[in-house]
Order: sequence, then C-alpha cells, then structure tokens
Amino acid sequence: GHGDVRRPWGFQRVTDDSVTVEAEVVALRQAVLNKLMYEVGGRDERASPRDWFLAATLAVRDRIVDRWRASNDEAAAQGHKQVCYLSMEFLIGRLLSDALGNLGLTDTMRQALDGLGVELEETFAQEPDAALGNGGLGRLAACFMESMASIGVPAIGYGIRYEHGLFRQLIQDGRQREVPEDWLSLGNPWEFERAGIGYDIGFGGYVTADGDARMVWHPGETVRAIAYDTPVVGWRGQWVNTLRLWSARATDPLHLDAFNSGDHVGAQANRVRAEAISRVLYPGDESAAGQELRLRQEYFFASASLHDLIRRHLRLHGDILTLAEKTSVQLNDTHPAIGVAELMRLLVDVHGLDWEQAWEISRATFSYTNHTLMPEALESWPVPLMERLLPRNMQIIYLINARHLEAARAHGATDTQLSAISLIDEQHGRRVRMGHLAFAGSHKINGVSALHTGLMKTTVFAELDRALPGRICNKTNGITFRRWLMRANPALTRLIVDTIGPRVLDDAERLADLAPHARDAAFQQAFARQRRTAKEHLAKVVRERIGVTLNPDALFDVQIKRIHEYKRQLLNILHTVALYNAMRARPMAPWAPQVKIFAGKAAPSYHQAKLIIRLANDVSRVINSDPTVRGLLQVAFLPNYNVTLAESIIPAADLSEQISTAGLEASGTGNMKFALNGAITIGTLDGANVEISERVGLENIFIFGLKAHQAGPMRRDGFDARAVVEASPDLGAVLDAISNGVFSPEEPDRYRGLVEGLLAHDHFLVTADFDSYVAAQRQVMGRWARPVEWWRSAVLNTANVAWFSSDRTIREYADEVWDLPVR
Ligand code: T68
Repeated sequence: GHGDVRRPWGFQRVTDDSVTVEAEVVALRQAVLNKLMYEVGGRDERASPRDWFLAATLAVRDRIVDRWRASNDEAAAQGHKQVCYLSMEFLIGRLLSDALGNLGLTDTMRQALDGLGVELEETFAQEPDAALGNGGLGRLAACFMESMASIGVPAIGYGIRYEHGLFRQLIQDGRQREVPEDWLSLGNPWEFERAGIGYDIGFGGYVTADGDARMVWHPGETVRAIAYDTPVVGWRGQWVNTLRLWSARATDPLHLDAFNSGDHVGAQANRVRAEAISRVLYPGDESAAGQELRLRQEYFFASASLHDLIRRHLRLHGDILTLAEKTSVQLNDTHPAIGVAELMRLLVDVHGLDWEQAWEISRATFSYTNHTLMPEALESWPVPLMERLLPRNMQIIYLINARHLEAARAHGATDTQLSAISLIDEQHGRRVRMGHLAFAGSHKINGVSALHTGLMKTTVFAELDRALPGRICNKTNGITFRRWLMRANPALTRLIVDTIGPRVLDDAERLADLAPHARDAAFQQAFARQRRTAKEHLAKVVRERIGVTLNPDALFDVQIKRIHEYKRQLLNILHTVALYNAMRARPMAPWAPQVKIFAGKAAPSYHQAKLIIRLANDVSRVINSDPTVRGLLQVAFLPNYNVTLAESIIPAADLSEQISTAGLEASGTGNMKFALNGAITIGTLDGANVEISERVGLENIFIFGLKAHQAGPMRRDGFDARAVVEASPDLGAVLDAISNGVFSPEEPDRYRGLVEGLLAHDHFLVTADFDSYVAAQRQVMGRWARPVEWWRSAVLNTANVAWFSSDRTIREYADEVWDLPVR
C-alpha cells in the first residue's frame, strides 16, 4: 500500500522554515554561486536579478532531483498504480516560491541570497507566470498536480508545452488589447528536455487492411512529439511527480534540395506547419475553437501521452492486458477525449488485442471530468474533418458507436433515445460529440460540484446516464492550500499557526480549531490587521499598475475571473453605478468607503465580453475622477489578470463576488480561495457556492438571486426584462445613465446596444437578479458597519472551508475513480 510513501527522507533533512541551520544557508549560497558561474555563465558582481533567479532556481532544482528519482524508483519498485492526468491546460503560475515553500527552504534561501546582496522577493518577481491555461480548468489541473505530489499519489501530468501561453492583456483607452506572451524567451530553468523521449504522431493519409484483416493506417504526415519534464514537488518534499509537456518537432525539418536551390523559406515550410501544433494556447474559454489546428493539438498530445504510458507500462509490467490495473487516465474535459479512440487503435491495431478485450481495458483505464453544461461549450468535431485528419480514429469511433447503440437498442431504447446517446450528432451537419465519446469510453464520469453533477444527470447526460447507469459521480473541486494560503498569505498563515499550532500545515482540517477564536476580540483584531496589511500591499500594486491610489480603509469588493456573460461582471458594474447614483444623490449620508476591484481577460473574439471590460474601465474613469464621491467610491480594473496577480489580490479582499447565473458556473474555485483567506462571499446558489454556504453557514455568506431550478426555465422560456426594469426605478436609472453616455461622453451611443440587448433578451438574468443583488449588497454594508460581526464571519469562513482542499478532492478521486489506496 501507500502507507510508507510519506515517510521522511533519510538522505536529506527537510528543514522547517523556523529552524534554519547556518550550515545549510552557507551550502545553499555556495550552490547558487556555482550555478551562477557554471550554468548561467555570469559573475556575481555583474549578475542581473534575472541571473540570480536562474541560479537560485537551478540550485533548488538540484535539491528536488534526487527526491524525484527516489519517488520514481519507489513507485516502480512497489508496482504502484500511476495516475495520468491528461489536460490541454496547466495554469501553473510561478514555481520558485512554491518549490521553496514545499521544501521548507524559504528562509534558508532568503538568508543565502541576503548574504549576496540579493533580495528573495525580487528574485521571485523575475519568474515569468507560466500561463499554459485559460482559467479555472487549467488552474485546477495545477492544483491537482501539487496535491497529488503532496499526498504521495504517483502521477504524471500530460499536456502541451505551448511556446506562447495565454495572451498578455493591455488596457488601452479602456479597451482590451492582446499581445503575445513569451514565457520561454529567457529560458525555462525548471524543465528538462528529454530529447530521447519522442513519438511520431500521424495525421491524414489512408487506411488499408492487411492479410489478417488487421487495419493499417498510413498517415500522410507525421509530427514528432518531444517530452519536456518539470518536477512537481509536494509538501515537505516527500514526493515528487512529473509534469510532462509535449513539444512538436518536424520529422523532416529541412528540404535540403529546396534549400540548396535557393528556396530558403519554402525549404522549411514543413517545419513551420508541424511546429505550429505547440506554438500557442487557444485563448477560447468555454467555446470549441472549431479549428483544425485545435484538433491537431488535441490528437497530438493525447496520442503522444498514450504511447508514453503504454511504453512505461510494458517496461515495468510487461503485459498490456494489465494496463488498467496499473494506470488510470483522467481526461480533464473533452479536449483529450480523442484518446478513447486512440487507445483502442493502439490496443487493437498495434498490440493485436481483440475488440472486446481492448474495450474493457480501455474503459477501465479512462475516466472523464466534465467542466461545463453550456451547449456552446460542448465540444464536437465535423465528421468530414475527422475523416480527413484522423481516418482510422474515425472508423473506430463508428465501431464504438455501433456497439454502443446496439446495446441500448437491445435494452429497449427508442429512436429518440438512440439519437440522444449517439456519438454522432446528426442534427448539425454530422459532428462527433466528444463528451459522448468520453462518457462511453470511461468507467467514471464526474462533475465538479454537487449542483453541477446533479444537472449533468438531468440535462446533457440524462439519456447516457439512463443507458449507462452508475457512472456519473461528483468530485467537488478543491484548491491547494500551500499556494493559496501559505504562499499567498504568509502573514495570515503565521497568525493561524500562532493561534492553533503548526499541525494545521499538514492537516487542513485543523483549521476548524479557529472557530472558537472567531468571537475573541484580540484575535479578530489580529485577523483584521493582516487584512489591512494585505490591502496596503495591493494598493501599492494598483498604484504602480494603473496610477489609482486606493483607500485601504475602504471595503475591498473583488471580482476576478475570466470575463464572461454568465459570470455577470455586468451585474456588478450595474450595482457600482447604482451606488454611484445613490452617493451623488446623498453625498452627506454616512457612507462607508468602498473599492470595487475587477480583473479578468476576455477571449479575443468574444465581443460582448470585451465591451463589458470597456464599460468597467469607462465607469472607473468617471467615478474615480468625480470629486463628489472622492474617498467614498473607487473602481479599479487591473490589467493582465493571472495567477501571480491573484496571489496578491485574494489576501486583500473583504468581499468575494461569485455572482454567476445559477446553474451555469460548474463549480468555481476562486470562491474557495477567497473564503479560505477570510473574505466573505456575496453569491448565487451556483456551483460550489452551494457547498461553501453549507459549510460556512448562511449567516456568514450573502446569498441572493434566482435558484438554478428557477433560472433554467426562465432562460429557456424567456422573460420580460422591460417589465422588471419598469418595476425597479434604481435599475432604470442605472440603465438610462449607461445607455445615454454618462460613462462615454465622447461617444454617447457606445453602450446603447448593450442596454437594448439586455432589455430584449436578458439571457443571463442580470435584470431579474438586480434588486436581490442590491439588497444583498446592502446587507453587506450593514455587516461591515458592525466590525465585531464582520470579523467573526470572516474568521468563520477561514475556519470552515478546510474541506475545499484539493488534497480532499484527490483522495476522493483516488478512492472512487482511480481505485488507488492512499494512506
Ligand atoms: C471551469 N471551466 C468552470 N474552462 O467554468 C469552473 N473551456 O466553474 C470550474 O470551477 C473550473 O472549470 C474547474 O472545474 C473552464 O475553465 C476552460 O477554461 C476552457 C478552456 C478551453 C475550452 C473550454
């Protein structure tokens, strides 16, 4: 079993931050200097901050590598089952402070660098934020990787080594502009290029049958997948897993004849086409990109990963028939779902298994996580594209479908039911439904919150659940507390440890011991002081980035996430304007100062989301320069939201905005990060907010708005937004102001269409929830006016959200999906 996986390592002691030994400081300092000299090639008297970052990272990496080997050796020797987490996205952020924290070397490194005249925080700041993901889905994968290492689950994360991660967002004249991101331009000290680990991935071509009717695919084109490995070190450095990202390389990079005859560009056309596969992350959040390149990316990394895990399995266990006993493959959404057909191809065509045997192994190996129910975000690919790009895989999908439909028919399914469960959507010009493929090919399918899982069973997967019952289960998301509490908020962490002891660092459930302190005045004050310090720090960041000086005594009301209509940043902006109107109407009333903070990126082609960004910036400009509300209301839109920025915003938040239209946010994970850091949530009963409210108690969260069972029908049937606005004078005034150009005097009609659209078809129920939201905001200010009650609620948020640790989530997966014993 895994009982011994967490035993302390004898060969290298992991120090606690508080007991730094001078000898270790000296040794680490020397290691950094050696790296600077022999790897970076610099001299200490002339080294740049970037050089120091590289040297420090390489020195830390050395301290991970021996544990990494030991983990791999132990997993192999014990014959442990391995989890393969397939994800198109890993939203990693920075790694140096994470690795140091998990190794217990933060203070040692601080002192080591101090002696060289180098500051640790500045060194951290040199690291680019690895943004190989769009949002929650990619960040979840990163949290899971950290948790699997921390609790000693042998795992490998498979993805794509995008040369360019998510675009950098500039705000110019209030509008989003996208510029390419370049995280690798100065080298990546974390990764190991494995030039010897590569697979040729085919595309196109045709299929023949050989003598024994075995099918042979003759690809028209091959691209080589090269592995790049990054170690993922867990808490206290006890276990290290691998993140293996694939980079595309041309198999035939240069046509020498063409080059020698002078066609220098044409000679490399092949290379450019092949390497485009890992060039850039798709910025489309929640919508199928619909491009051939996207499908090439999906197949490229799914196929390379399956080749790799089969090779490992055969090396360690020698028998393809035991694959499912030794390997679990988790599909993070449908992006790697083509892997279901690919594994069948490999098992049947390459390893010669018969179909039934292969299908059983394949289904026992795969499981699938769904992250959205929104129809426009459910991935499907045109059959003709599949046939052209992946002819053998398409044949296999037909074969899977034929058996799948035959079994359902035998159980009495009607034609309507058959067309609902078919892997091929015949309604919209014949498309392969990737969610259906993943469902049919998996033994477990999970949603990411209780509400979301329930809706999966009654909506998109209702008929599949009937045909293939018992596969759907819930795995409510979680977050890693190491990054989102200990790293992001060391001052609060110290207060918690001083109050309830250090065991909480190893056992999040101990956070519950804070509850008795929630009423303690001294503790409340200490908690509030931490918040105040974080707010001052954030105010400094905001001043540097956008030149707005925030009042740290104000309530910080924060909404940070991708910009999307269903997340309803617009609802928050409408409330901001309502507040502005009210303050201007009664400037002498005893208003408590408030700061509204927004950050988030919009997909470049999502025009409505970009218009909402523009509105937030326009509103911010007008309000921040209006002397009547000076000191009372401020609005800040922070450009280029990413993991690193989130780490400095979340500890400074008093109020966490989680206000999606009920039924549409699968889970949310930002909601958990805020609550953990003691922010109070204002939110709808959507996604994991439901479970947060159950744990913190309805007295310590502000819930408002329509419920999912009400919102669903209203969205389907439509409702009269004009009548709602008629009945709400405040809302009417807000919409009139926006529509008439109060916030865009240089172009008064800028938002006329937006407001008219809202009145004509308010798809996300912004108007319908407005009054209820404003009432909840009023309750928030009532609580804020009574600090003893406010801080009690804040503390109880931190105390009651231990369950949202991704360690808990991973244990549930290990137990119920992967059949893997943990501790
Ligand atoms: C998010 N999904 C959910 N998708 O919206 C969120 N989509 O509720 C949930 O907490 C989170 O997943 C983790 O489960 C996404 O983030 C994407 O980013 C995405 C990317 C490409 C294509 C489609």
